[in-house]
Amino acid sequence: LRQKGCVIWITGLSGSGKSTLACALSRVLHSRGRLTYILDGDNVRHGLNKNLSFSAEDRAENIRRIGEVARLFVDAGVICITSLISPYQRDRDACRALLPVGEFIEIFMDFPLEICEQRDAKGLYKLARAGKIKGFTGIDDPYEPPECCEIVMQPRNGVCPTPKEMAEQVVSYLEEKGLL
Ligand code: GGZ
Repeated sequence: LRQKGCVIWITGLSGSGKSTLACALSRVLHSRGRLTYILDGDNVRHGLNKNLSFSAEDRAENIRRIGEVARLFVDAGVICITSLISPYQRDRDACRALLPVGEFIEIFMDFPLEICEQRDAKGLYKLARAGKIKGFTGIDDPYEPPECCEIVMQPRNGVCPTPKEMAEQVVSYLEEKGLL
């Protein structure tokens, strides 16, 4: 029995919880017997994409390569979860276009910059504010929110959903669409 793979493309600012959701989701899917693989921008940039900077051209190439790799995983029946800022609509659309309709599920981590900046786990926002990192997304580099995507994660009454709640929301979506 061949299970159908898909790409779950998580986009949003640094500190918006992309990697955390990717891990939580991966765990839930494993518990349901599915194979998953996480392609995380920060990790892939240490290997496959270590020659790429954060210029618009290099971000586009980073995203293009990860989109192509994700497609290979889908061919193998794996649920491939990507965790990249992927700030440009055009680059995300190009990755979507690599897959049959319905097999690219885009999730927008729609949390305000203030929340992401408060978290600042690696202190990168602080460096960006101080001008020590140039071209940091959300500070002095653009982020284009998705015009249209499958799932949006947002605060409710000012409270952010937990990773577990977000993972459950994605699982419900996948069930609804017959992908699980
Ligand atoms: C944005 C940067 C930058 C700049 C370093 N802009 O939160 P993090 O730290 O761990 O993850 C971010 C990661 C972004 O890489 P992506 O491959 O996801 O970006 S893109 O999709 O735009 O290609 C952040 C860190 O790298 N980082 N410099 N200038 N994020």
